[in-house]
Amino acid sequence: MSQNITIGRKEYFPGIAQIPFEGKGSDNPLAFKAYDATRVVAGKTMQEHLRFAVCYWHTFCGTGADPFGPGTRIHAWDSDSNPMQAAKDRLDAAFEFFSKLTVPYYCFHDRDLAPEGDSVSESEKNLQHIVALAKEKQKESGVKLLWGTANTFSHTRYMNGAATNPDFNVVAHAGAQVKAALDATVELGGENYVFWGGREGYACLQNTSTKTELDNFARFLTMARDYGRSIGFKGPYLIEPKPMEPMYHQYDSDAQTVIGFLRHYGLDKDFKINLEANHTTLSGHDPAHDVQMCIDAGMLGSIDANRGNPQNGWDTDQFPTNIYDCALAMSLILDDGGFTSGGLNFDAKLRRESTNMQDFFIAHIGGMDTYARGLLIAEKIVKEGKLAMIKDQRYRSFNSGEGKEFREGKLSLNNLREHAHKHGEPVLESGRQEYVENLINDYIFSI
Ligand code: XUL
Ligand code: CO
Repeated sequence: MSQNITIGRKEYFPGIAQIPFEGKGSDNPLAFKAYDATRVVAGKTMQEHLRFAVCYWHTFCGTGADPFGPGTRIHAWDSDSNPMQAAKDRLDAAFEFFSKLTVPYYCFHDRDLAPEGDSVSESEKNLQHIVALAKEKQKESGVKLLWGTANTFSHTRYMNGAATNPDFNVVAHAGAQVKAALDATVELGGENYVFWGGREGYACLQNTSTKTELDNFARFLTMARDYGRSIGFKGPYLIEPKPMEPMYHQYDSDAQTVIGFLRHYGLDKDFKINLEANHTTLSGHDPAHDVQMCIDAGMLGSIDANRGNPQNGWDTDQFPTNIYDCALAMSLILDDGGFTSGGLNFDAKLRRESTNMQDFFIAHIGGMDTYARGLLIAEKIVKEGKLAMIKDQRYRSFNSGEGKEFREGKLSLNNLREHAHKHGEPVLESGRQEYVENLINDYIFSI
């Protein structure tokens, strides 16, 4: 795919041209080996299937700082001492990067785009100013907004949560911020709006009324939904589950918890889920587990594509490189008909030790190639239908006779007793787990 490269008043990634597709044999680290945007796979182009997005926060705001030391990447776009000028420079750098990478989407928090002001109205003005410039950049480059969100977790006022804060004055501030972020998302044609809980959780049950906080959370989300609809937002609202970090207990701990919460409060028609692979693994599940739970509930919205480190169990937000996990997830997504409004957002950050300008590109290229390979493998898995057949076969006892009647809700517990009594001990049947696990590897090696 070729996009217009947009360079602002200064080129921030000099010497790097638009990233080409060079294919399998290439050893150029600044070229795609598998992601060929216009290649048609299962009826759509790779670009249409994968809907890649770059996140603004890690890529343009993260410096590699950790609790033990400062950032190792001093960004040229951060050098102006005037925070609004720095925000404009960051915007230039971001759109130069998106268009050189040929990524079709980006995502932001309000505070990534524009700095917080001294008052609610100054913060709103700052954001509106940068949003107007971003709108021009989107037009010039063809890059679109996958989703917007509000950062209601960094400011000290949110130390006890935002929508779930015990103090109404803080809840009101969160409301002001979400209103402005929704305005910005609609103005920029965002296709989804995300709520990541941030500090929506608690650390100590002895000082927390979880019922009050959860009721308030649902009330807040309902107000945000209604406001968004009133200004013309038609896309889905997405909740991003995460079990811990920064809070000890987060209310949105995993996909099933969020699905239950949304249904309980009658929000399931407007809200879906934005899964993040590393959040799913933190909650003790394989990434594909939460994908399947969302698909079963009809609530798969979008994915923050990254991975954790299985050895330490932190939210390390590494770029995805695991073909097995990505192929499995893509096979579920493809089988479900693919993304509609959502996509694959690289909520991933460079390691603190990765300090070259090329590293920004190489990290994203690797993630895009991994998912592109995942898509090619998924196409084979879905087309050949071996796994689907194995599942059908495994549940065949529900297709006829009393098994079918059970599925249709026509049997009682007494009927089950009679069936068991009449048919005696069931024959053990293998789940064939090793076989199906090996099958994925066979598909991986076949592309
Ligand atoms: C934090 C995280 C966030 C959300 C957006 O772990 O994933 O960046 O994606 O607020
Ligand atoms: Co995320």
